[in-house]
Amino acid sequence: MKFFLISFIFAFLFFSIYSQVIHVTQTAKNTDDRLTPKPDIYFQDKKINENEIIIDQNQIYQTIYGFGGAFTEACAVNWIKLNSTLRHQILYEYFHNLHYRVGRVHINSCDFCESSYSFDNIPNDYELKNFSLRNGHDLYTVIPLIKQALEIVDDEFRLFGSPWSPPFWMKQNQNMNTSTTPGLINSPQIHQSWALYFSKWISAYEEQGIPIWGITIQNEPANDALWESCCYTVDEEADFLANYLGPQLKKDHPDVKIMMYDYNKDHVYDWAQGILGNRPDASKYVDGVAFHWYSGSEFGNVEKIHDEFPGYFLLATEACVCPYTFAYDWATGESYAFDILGDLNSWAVGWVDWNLCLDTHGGPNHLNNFCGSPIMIDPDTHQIIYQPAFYYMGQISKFVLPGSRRIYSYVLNQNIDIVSSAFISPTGDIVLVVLNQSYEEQSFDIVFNQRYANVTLPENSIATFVFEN
Ligand SMILES: *[C@@H]1O[C@H](CO)[C@@H](O)[C@H](O)[C@H]1NC(C)=O
Ligand SMILES: *[C@@H]1O[C@H](CO)[C@@H](O)[C@H](O)[C@H]1NC(C)=O
Ligand SMILES: *[C@@H]1O[C@H](CO)[C@@H](O)[C@H](O)[C@H]1NC(C)=O
Ligand SMILES: *[C@@H]1O[C@H](CO)[C@@H](O)[C@H](O)[C@H]1NC(C)=O
Ligand SMILES: CC(=O)N[C@H]1CO[C@H](CO)[C@@H](O)[C@@H]1O
Repeated sequence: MKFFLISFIFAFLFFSIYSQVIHVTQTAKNTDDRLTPKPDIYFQDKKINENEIIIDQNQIYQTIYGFGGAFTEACAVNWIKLNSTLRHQILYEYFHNLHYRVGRVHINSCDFCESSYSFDNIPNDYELKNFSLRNGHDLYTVIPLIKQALEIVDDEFRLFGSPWSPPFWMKQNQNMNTSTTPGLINSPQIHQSWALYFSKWISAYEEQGIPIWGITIQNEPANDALWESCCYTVDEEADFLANYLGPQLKKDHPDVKIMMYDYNKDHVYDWAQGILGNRPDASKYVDGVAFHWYSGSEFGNVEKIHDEFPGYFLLATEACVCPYTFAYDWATGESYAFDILGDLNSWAVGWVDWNLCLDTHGGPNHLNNFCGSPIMIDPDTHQIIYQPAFYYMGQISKFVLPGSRRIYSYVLNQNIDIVSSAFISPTGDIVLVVLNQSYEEQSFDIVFNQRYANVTLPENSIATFVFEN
């Protein structure tokens, strides 16, 4: 009896002390902090600062799928030139340390390729008899890159494909570059053939040992770009999905998720309304809505989709800064975190960056559309440069693991305008991410179960706090 009482008291003391600990990881501009563990801080019973971030773990929102980037040919050709140590280092950083668990790959070429290609270049081969990965580049570029990345991942990985353009012979302009409206030749045979192409592409990747989790119907369907593109109106995308792509994938690959739209947030709600609200024949095939960041943050448009159509997941599928001009660009890192936290607070389930790596010119890109990426590689010296965006991604992706659920967090005060988002991890820990882009340090209390932790964030910093529930 005595023994039980003593161990009970010890357990209680241990628990109450241990439960006060908050582990802190920080990245801050004018310091050496780059995903750096900082001294633990503690909850106490008395309020310290006027400003507060209030957390309520009993108000639970969406489940997180994860974070990641795109396996582009541009990344692959830079990566393949490195020696095996450096090749492993890049993938280990992303897929082990940063815990990337979502990836994107282009179906056929995109602008971040050395040249244009498709897997069936034979005009009017409607049954795709000549479809083969051997007709494109992937076997020598993105496929080895993806395979080696997947060797590091020991749990679920969500890889999705997005076409920029069908083969030239399916398009009105007979060219993968640029697009008329509509981009596809307006014939049932062509639409059927393009739907079959998705199915064959998924099968071909799976034969390579690369499972495909999802697809988007078309990258940037309203962007008549100089490079590979193919325009659709909302109803054209709905028609293609309802009559061709949806039935084809339901038959051949029923588990592959279908995401609509895949373009900027300025019109994401209009498209969601147009298909999920107006086209039941198409919406029955939709699993999620994909969107890009280039038109601005526009978080309200994302949240409105959740409010009206809560049955569909919301996924941020592309972001980067172009043209690439800055050698070491802190502001891009801050923009990444601002957009990620805003999207997550608006019900997104994840956030996927564009190129995982590029050379220090921001390429290669066959139309000289050079952009930045979190890892850049000097083609001459093979030096690997980690941009601030790498650390800002990590402050979120390393801690907000797949299966985490967002919980209530609220910044209470008029004086500061920090951005935060909170989660409960699959192991039950609370994870709080706080971003401040200001040039002055910011102080606040983290408030949890009526207890308070005193925090001061340096200027231009992001911090992640982890503590037991
Ligand atoms: C790989 O390349 C880097 C940079 O050129 C070099 O420092 C390193 O020694 C090389 N490692 C091996 C095992 O060759
Ligand atoms: C058809 O595909 C095969 C296998 O990839 C390829 O060798 C051949 O060149 C293709 N035929 C044409 C006319 O492109
Ligand atoms: C697309 O445009 C680029 C740049 O003008 C050119 O190099 C490429 O061959 C074009 N692709 C096709 C399929 O015409
Ligand atoms: C709160 O944190 C700041 C900065 O670390 C420190 O200067 C201050 O003494 C702390 N206040 C209390 C009451 O712990
Ligand atoms: C006081 C201040 O400048 N706060 C900034 C902190 O960072 C957020 C975004 O991370 C900005 O919106 C605030 O203006």
